[in-house]
Amino acid sequence: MACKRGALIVLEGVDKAGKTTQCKKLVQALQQSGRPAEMMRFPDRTTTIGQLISAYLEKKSDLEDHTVHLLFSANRWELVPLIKKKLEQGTTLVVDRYAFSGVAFTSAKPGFSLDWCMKPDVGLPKPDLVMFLQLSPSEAALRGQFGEERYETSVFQKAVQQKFEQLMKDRTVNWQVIDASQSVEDVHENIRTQSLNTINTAQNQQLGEL
Ligand code: DGP
Repeated sequence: MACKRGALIVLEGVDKAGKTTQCKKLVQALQQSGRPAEMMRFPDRTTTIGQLISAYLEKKSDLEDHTVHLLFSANRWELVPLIKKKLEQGTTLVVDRYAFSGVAFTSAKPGFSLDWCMKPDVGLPKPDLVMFLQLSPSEAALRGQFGEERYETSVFQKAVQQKFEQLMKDRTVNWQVIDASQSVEDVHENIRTQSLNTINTAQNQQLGEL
């Protein structure tokens, strides 16, 4: 009998919402309960394309806005064979940011429509669950200063948050909003419960496409 596929689970949210912490805790909890799970993150800065993106984010290089948008998308596409292989092998993937960050961050720049921004990611594996870690800008500010990278300003993050809100209206995507203002443990419990439900249902469903 073929093995049951893993689930593709994505965490999205504005900076400081706790995505990376929660991805790590979820992978650990799944593994401890005997479910194969691994973490991935986008951008994946380890590839050749990822290094171009990393230099751009660190402001060591400037790239034209459409070009960098396509590089972020290409960075997701280059990992698709690996994503599919892992899922087929029964490993659940917990992904820190995905195409939704891609659309939200570029469309927050002047002159970019949501529609144009979504096009390069059409056909990517569709997540079985996208959890949006919701945190108000004032609560995010209480968690400390933004870093030095590109995009790390409160004005830009507010624009990104608005774009995410528009994206969450798409009912063809399984969005779940998580209140990220709770304690790390409470947020984790919420995320773990949602993920276990998804892992059980994804087993019997085909992987979709964005
Ligand atoms: P992180 O490594 O999670 O801190 O993400 C790096 C930064 O890049 C963060 O500010 C969000 C932004 N970002 C992530 N994915 C994309 C994307 O696909 N397109 C654009 N323009 N920005 C992205």
